Amino acid sequence: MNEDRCYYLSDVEKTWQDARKYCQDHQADLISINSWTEQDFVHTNIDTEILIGYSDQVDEGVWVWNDKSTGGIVNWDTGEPNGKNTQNCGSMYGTNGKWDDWFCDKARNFGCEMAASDTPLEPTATPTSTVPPYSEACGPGWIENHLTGECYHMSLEEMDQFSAQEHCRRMDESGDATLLSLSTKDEQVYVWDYIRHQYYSQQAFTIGMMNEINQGNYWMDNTPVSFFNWYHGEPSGDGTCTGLNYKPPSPSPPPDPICPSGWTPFNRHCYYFSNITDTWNGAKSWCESNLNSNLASVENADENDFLADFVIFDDQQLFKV
Ligand SMILES: [Ca+2]
Ligand SMILES: [Ca+2]
Ligand SMILES: [Ca+2]
Repeated sequence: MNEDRCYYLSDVEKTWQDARKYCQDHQADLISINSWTEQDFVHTNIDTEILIGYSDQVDEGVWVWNDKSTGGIVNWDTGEPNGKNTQNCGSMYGTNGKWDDWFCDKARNFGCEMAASDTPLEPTATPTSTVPPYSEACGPGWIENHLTGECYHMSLEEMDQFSAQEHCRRMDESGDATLLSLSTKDEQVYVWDYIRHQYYSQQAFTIGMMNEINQGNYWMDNTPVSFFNWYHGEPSGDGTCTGLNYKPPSPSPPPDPICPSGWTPFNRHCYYFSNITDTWNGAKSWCESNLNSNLASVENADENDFLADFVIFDDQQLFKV
């Protein structure tokens, strides 16, 4: 159950029409993805591709949701939709949650959704539910970083930074939780890794860094800013809280090089991830003229892993000085 909707995920494969009929026979319909929250919810609960209630059967290239909603999100996988007249039914990949246009007459697993009601569901329609991440030390709704004993809560609700800070305080019984401050590189890696696996399609989270003309950059919880990792300018959007320290914070690793705003330090180099696309030559000369740097050259396995960790969006160019 997500908000006031109930979901059913099949363990059998059906064609899109048969799958839709199955849903309709249970007072439901194939899932229409109306928001990133719903996208993330469904994606987190599947491990194989499923048919969704999206199709361009009526008018080639005009994709419509079964619930007739408009103005929702778009999340096609790279190169999709690619099936022109042969693929007119939508499906979502279990791996990255992206969408694929698929053959309407070729069976896949599928997902149904319906409004929650007081009427008991028929036994065949078992709604799925997410088990909130749970840690005994941190309590319900919080995840625990076992390396540091710190607790984290990620919110998918969009709010401004101060509302997010209030939300964090309310989430924690002792009122000690604050917006996330990424005090060490290890913490950055831990949080990044968690977000990458759990909230893949969420592109930005609010964190607790403040910038004021007189004070420079500081974290809302007053821990010192020891490194920068801005990504595409300032983070904005959803909230991430960190709570209760169960152990004293681990000592900071040796500082990374001071990189200009917008650059990411790693192993004594600074990296810049562009959000514009260009040809290789175009990118190279852009690096040289605008940034006095060059396209990233990959010199060892560690550097390759570092770059692979950060390149999750399509068509990014990498720069390095
Ligand atoms: Ca929906
Ligand atoms: Ca089509
Ligand atoms: Ca396709």
